[in-house]
Amino acid sequence: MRIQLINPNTSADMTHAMALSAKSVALDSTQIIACTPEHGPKSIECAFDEVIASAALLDLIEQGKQQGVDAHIIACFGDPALDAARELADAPVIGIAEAGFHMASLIAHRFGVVTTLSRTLPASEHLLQKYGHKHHCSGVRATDIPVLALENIDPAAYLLLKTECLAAIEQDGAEAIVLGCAGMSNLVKQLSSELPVPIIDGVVAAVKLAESLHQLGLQTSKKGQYGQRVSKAFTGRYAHWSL
Ligand code: 2AL
Repeated sequence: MRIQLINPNTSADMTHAMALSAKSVALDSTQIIACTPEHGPKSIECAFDEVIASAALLDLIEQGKQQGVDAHIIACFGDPALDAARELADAPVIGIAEAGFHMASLIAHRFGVVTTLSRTLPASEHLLQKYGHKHHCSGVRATDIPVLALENIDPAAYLLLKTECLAAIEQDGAEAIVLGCAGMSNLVKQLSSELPVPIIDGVVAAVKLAESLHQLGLQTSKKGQYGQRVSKAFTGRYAHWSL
């Protein structure tokens, strides 16, 4: 099986780190094809970043489709352009927030989410509502650690992250924690060993969900919402999308 792991921001170091996480859980027979867009924001931390990143992300989905990959993963916690990617792809497309929420809801009555900047809290809350997981969530907490500061996290920032996880457990009643950024993927082992509840990284959750769907022969439904996009001309820099 071939999984296209897309980091929608342009930080190649972050792509490398998440690819290592993905490979650490993937079956021997699964190939992880990690990719980084050429154009776009270095990190995705607000609605503007998401919209700009989405165009290059969709180009990568199309590239993966042409290569015949068996699944696509959108490895950014806002799950940017997830519905659009499903319109484009035949193979399953999995967002890491969605994957994390689903996995957490299977092993805990209530899970907490610990993410990066406070300004992303409403975005996470909207996703929980959209995916129908709001009633499984004990609360979303921010650390105010910028995404790129996670790459080589300093001890003070790590302590902040761990403190918010503990507050989610002790004050909010979280019985599991979903990490709210792909850049936290390389911290899951240490956090798991230091905290008393399961810690879920959406990147590895998405890899295992993609493998399951593939093994079951399940693809994106092409009837209804995720059917082929409406055919029309596109102009200018988007002319290649004409259908
Ligand atoms: C993210 C993420 O996973 N990648 C990125 O650039 N921004 N998430 C976040 N909560 O800030």
